[in-house]
Amino acid sequence: MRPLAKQLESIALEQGFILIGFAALRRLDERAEFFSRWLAEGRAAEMGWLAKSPEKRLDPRLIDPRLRSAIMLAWPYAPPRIPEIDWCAEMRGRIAAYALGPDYHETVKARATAVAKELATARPGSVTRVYVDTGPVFEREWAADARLGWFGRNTNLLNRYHGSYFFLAEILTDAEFDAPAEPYREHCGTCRRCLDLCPTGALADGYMLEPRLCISYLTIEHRGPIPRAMRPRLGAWIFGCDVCQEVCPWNADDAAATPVNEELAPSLAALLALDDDGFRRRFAKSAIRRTKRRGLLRNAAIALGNSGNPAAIAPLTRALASEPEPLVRAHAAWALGRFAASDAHAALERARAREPNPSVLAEISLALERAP
Ligand code: B12
Repeated sequence: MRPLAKQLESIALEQGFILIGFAALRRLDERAEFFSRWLAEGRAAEMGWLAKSPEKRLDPRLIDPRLRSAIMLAWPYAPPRIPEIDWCAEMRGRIAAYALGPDYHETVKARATAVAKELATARPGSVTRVYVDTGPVFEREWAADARLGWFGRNTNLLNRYHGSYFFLAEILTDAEFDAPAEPYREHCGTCRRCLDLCPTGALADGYMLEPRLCISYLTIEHRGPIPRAMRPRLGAWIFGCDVCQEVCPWNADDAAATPVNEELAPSLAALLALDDDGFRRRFAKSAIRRTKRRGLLRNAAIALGNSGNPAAIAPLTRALASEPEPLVRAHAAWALGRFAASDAHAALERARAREPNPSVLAEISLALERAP
């Protein structure tokens, strides 16, 4: 009989996972103080679920006292070679690589569940809980314990051969496995590219990411208006951000750039014109659903404002005049305020005369005051 770990490894590889490892569950004592300070400082922001059961997050055995181990799995998502275009000038929006293609929560969970079934067959009566992103679990911590890689300075889990473009999934179980012999060495060394090149300065020493500054948080998790000072820094990013991964030497790749296509580099004007049905149809199977239509259109309006291309004035004017969501109208007003052209100014003046929503009106007045 092959040992259980070997059996699970071959089924995981067959399923398409690139890494598997085993960690003995324990309380992450060494993170308790950091996490309670992190929460007290309000860094969870609108991600209230992170604050919900901090003790469970530190010790998954509180989810179910029978649990003993985490089987950690890594699923690759190949980042496309980014088209070599001037994203702003061409009025195209950037989407983080993880969100291209079908929503990983479902696809990866199905594969991890197949591995969990194998475990239950080999070891009848096994307790198994499968999570991909959604459980109260510090996934990168257990992946590091299971020697899938090291906790990078950009706060992603990094592997020498696979970089960081992979998702983590886990099976929490009552089965027990031998602890890995050697710790996975840290390989960031003195490199600080992610800290230095983050467009918003969201990363700091000490494995500290400030979500409220992170473009990924702002474009995906944050629901209301994006703080004005942050808007220009979003550049062309409209869903997530990969800068801290792109600049990481462990993700280096010199393959040729991919030609532009609508999935990878969607036209911002077309996004801003999507109605409810259009949004649902286009993103039905995509992780992009998470922002809802109004979040994505808010982001597209900002990117159009950042484009510097006067061709953005027409779609922004249409949105300011007829978009039903005040959040989107407000950001369209901000974006129009970035253009010196007289038609942008005229569109703002017209909207001021008939806008019913006070927060959009405030945004219009500010845009008119600040117009270049
Ligand atoms: C909330 C969340 C976010 C938030 C907050 C990010 C964050 N770093 O916490 C936002 C929306 C910003 C986000 C963005 C992204 N995310 Co995210 N996110 C999560 C989620 C759901 C929870 C993470 C969490 O617990 N945060 C809580 C805080 C406290 O974590 P933290 O600030 O990193 O703090 C840790 C470190 O500081 C560490 N620490 C403290 N002191 C010390 C000292 C030492 C020596 C060490 C080693 C560590 C250490 O302890 C803390 C706890 O681990 C996980 C899935 C999961 N359940 O784990 C995915 C997850 C981390 N995200 C993932 C991805 C892919 C991303 C993005 C790349 C998506 C994108 N392209 O836009 C970006 C990357 C941004 C970044 N640099 O982190 C993947 C990462 C895969 C990998 N290879 O690491 C995960 C694991 C999801 C998955 N199942 O694959 N994410």
